[in-house]
Amino acid sequence: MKVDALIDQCTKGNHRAAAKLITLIENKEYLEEIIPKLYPYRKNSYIIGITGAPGVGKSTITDKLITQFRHYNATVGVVAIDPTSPFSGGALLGDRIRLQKHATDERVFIRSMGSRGHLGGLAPATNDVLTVLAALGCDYIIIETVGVGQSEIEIVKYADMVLLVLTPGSGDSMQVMKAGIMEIGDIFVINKCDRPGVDKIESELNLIQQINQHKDRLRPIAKIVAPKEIGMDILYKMIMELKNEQEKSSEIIMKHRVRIKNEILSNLQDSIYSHIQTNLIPEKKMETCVDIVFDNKSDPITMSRKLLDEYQKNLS
Ligand SMILES: Nc1nc2c(ncn2[C@@H]2O[C@H](COP(=O)(O)OP(=O)(O)O)[C@@H](O)[C@H]2O)c(=O)[nH]1
Ligand SMILES: [Mg+2]
Repeated sequence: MKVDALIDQCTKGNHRAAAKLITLIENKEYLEEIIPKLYPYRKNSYIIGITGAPGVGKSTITDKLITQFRHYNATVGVVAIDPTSPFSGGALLGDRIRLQKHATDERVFIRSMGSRGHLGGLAPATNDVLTVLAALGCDYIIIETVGVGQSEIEIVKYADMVLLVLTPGSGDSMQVMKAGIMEIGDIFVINKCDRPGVDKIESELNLIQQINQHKDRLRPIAKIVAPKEIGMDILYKMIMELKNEQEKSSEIIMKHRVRIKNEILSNLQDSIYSHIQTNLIPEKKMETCVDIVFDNKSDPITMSRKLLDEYQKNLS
């Protein structure tokens, strides 16, 4: 079987096989065959999420982080998710070009994915793509995602550590405070420190941390100019220190357990939802239900309750 050969090659580090498997997964083909077979081969990859508003420099930082990781001979997988191009289902060309210099490095695997209109800002197949990258043997996996409200929260489910990228003079710190996304970043990265307003955003971030009186730890703040690689070594050190801390405490295990729980729940949700769509409420029946509510003979809550009752009766 073709899938078996791909799985075999992927676990041996073959990028083309990994790319083909991801395409199959995105198209929901052979999913139930691929994941169970790949799962035992996963390396213990460390997953770093990078989030922040469009244009703050996430792709540039990703590019420079890859350089840092490669310097220490680690293998890296990158998933760049771009919800800003829902129509093409693809990612921005710019990201690909920016990351291209790593494209010939056989120890760096880069994949752009569209979020295909998925609400959380992450593509629906993210979990399964991470499984492929882990089976490919990546030491580090970087997920780059555009942060607009909800999606920052979503990324926490997948990542062991999240870098929240902000820029001076952007009002980003206000956004952090208002949106309550303080908790999301494990490290705050102030990028574009070649621009004015660095001290201001830094003191605002410190103030927000003071006000929030963090129960756990103070977030380190890295000030960088990514394209010039200024501060990248310090950021790298912060990442490693935090990672070591997580590994020493049971935090990393807890995160993995939460991730598994979310994976099971999200798979269940998917199958139950499609089961409902195909079996419980076929399109024709759905139209009848809509008619009834439309004619004010029922309401959406009562209608869904009734359908659920019917469903449970059928089960028993
Ligand atoms: N001046 C300046 N420009 C930067 C810096 N980092 C990134 N940029 C530029 O900002 C733009 C957006 O960067 P990109 O990495 O694509 O941002 P993303 O949308 O968050 O992935 C690009 O033109 C970068 O060259 C920086 O530290 N200083
Ligand atoms: Mg980008």
